[in-house]
Amino acid sequence: MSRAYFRDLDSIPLNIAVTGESGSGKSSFVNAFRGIDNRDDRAAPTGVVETTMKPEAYPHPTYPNVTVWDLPRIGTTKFPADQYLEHVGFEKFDFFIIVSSDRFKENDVKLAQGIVEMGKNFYFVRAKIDSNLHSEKNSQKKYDEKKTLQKIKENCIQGLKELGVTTPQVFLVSNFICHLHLYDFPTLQKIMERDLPSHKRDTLILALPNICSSNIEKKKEQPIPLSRTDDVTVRFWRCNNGKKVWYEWAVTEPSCSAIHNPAGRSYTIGL
Ligand SMILES: Nc1nc2c(ncn2[C@@H]2O[C@H](COP(=O)(O)OP(=O)(O)OP(=O)(O)O)[C@@H](O)[C@H]2O)c(=O)[nH]1
Ligand SMILES: [Mg+2]
Repeated sequence: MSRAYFRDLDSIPLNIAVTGESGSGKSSFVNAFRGIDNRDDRAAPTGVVETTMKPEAYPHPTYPNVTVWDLPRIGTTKFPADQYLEHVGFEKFDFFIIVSSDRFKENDVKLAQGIVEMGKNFYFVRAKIDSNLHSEKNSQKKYDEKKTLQKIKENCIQGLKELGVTTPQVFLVSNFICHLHLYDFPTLQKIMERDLPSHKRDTLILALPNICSSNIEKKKEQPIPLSRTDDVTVRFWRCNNGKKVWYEWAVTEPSCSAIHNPAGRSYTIGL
């Protein structure tokens, strides 16, 4: 890939909107996405009291054409979902992340439906997973991380189904930079990349936080328990670095497996 190509990538705008309920971890996700710690001077303010009251733009520290927008929670604006989207200027966003630290609420679902009606993509992110695991570890005699994650995900999916979302997909995340490689953030990255039009995809790939792939590989390849009625989704990604092409794949539903062949570790094809 030529230097001019990378220069061009610098001029392609990418606007990502992060929204959700108050205190759910939106601003922390904005920071994590930009590879910035909450304590950094450039960080979106975070805290235990309500902090985000209007849309704030946070440019990526290395790629200023990439902006992550910290949106106020829908409840603070007194607008129904469609008006909320108008209010925050939905046209400029390439996609939305809806963050919750619990089950998703009616407002989250209305927002998701509004986003789809406007022809955009959204992703449900369930944050603060580290904190749930910690509590479970301290309160259960037989602690099983995998089962706990599965339970949280099922609970979110069930909640979304009850609110009318037919095939919900939820990504479990801890917003601390040192935790990004754990849980579902790596798979979320892949799916966001795949969903973007190709001219924006490389811009996103450049801007995504650098998650140590050796850590991803450490994620144990354990069996995924299935019930009779579960749908299983396996996703494949065709990756290319200009010299080589390879495929990466992962099970993404009912829960996420490790990503196989990350960065073409085991097999690539020369171009
Ligand atoms: N343990 C843990 N704490 C988190 C996580 N994400 C956010 N927090 C904490 O939760 C609190 C709220 O986080 P914020 O990122 O400010 O949440 P917000 O949704 O932007 O909040 P408002 O702007 O007030 O609506 C802060 O104390 C964060 O440090 C996470 O993944 N794990
Ligand atoms: Mg905030």
